[in-house]
Amino acid sequence: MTCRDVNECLANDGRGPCQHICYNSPGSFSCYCHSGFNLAQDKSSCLRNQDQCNCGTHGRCVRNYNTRPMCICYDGYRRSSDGLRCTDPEPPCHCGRGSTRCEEIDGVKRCTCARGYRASSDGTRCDDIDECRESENGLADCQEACHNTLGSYSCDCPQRWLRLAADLRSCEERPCNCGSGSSSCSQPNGTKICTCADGYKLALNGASCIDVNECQDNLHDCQGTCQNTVGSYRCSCPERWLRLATDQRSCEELPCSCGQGSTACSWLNGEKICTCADGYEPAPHKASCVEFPCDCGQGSTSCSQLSGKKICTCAEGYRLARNGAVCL
Ligand SMILES: [Ca+2]
Ligand SMILES: [Ca+2]
Repeated sequence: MTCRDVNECLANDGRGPCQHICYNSPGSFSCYCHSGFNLAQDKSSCLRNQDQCNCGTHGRCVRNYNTRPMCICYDGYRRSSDGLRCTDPEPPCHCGRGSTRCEEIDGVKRCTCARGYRASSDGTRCDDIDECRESENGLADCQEACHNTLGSYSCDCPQRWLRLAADLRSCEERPCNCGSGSSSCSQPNGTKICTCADGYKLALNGASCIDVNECQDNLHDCQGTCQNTVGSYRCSCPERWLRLATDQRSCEELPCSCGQGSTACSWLNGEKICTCADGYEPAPHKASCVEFPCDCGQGSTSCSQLSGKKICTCAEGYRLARNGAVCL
């Protein structure tokens, strides 16, 4: 007995059970589709490729023989679950300011918030916590004043004599300072009280000390001239024969000295007056005494003076005069 092949393709105008093309083979047959079509899963019908792929401008359609068309999407675009379209990427999950994390679980956004923020009631953003307003006394842990900030809060000390302490929460007194010339500074109830040192007086604003001008205000006890200094004053004696006494206030005469041959020295209207011993006479400028020139006259051989007394030695033929001061 011989078996004869049945040509399944004969029917249906040569297409047999195939929608487009039928090839008979011994004991079997195969269906094929025209160009632009793919064989469907039933192995006989054909599907139009271009009707299946719809990648648009975001990708390209890849058709392989006997497989379903598929979009290859360009970077940044997603392939739809059926593989036939390219869609915009999902916007990245974003919770905005104050968030540390954004998640989408089953399409529901959930935000994790940073310290100082809490999630909004719908969980889709983070809201600043107003620490001041939410505290019982409106101050959070500030001592004097609380200011809300995004993600935190800050303290300050409105009174001008106070400042924020290092803990940034409490207030402390500003250092009390009345400046130079002060001897003490205190600020009870925030009002600065300065005490001034000798030679200083309180400035008009009461918050610092300024120099007293003792010369101008006639508060000095200088005998001579007064010169103001910061914190004090200085006396001086303008006349050249006077000098400042050790009390630094009064003036005294300079020590009077006429030198050798003088017996007295005094000042008269700033001029030195010398009294000279015997054998001496005041020098032309009167500030010292000079020896008289020793002269025993023409007939003398020598002249000397001892304790102001002239001693003459006379030449032959001359004799000493009765006053002993000349040879005759
Ligand atoms: Ca805040
Ligand atoms: Ca002064």
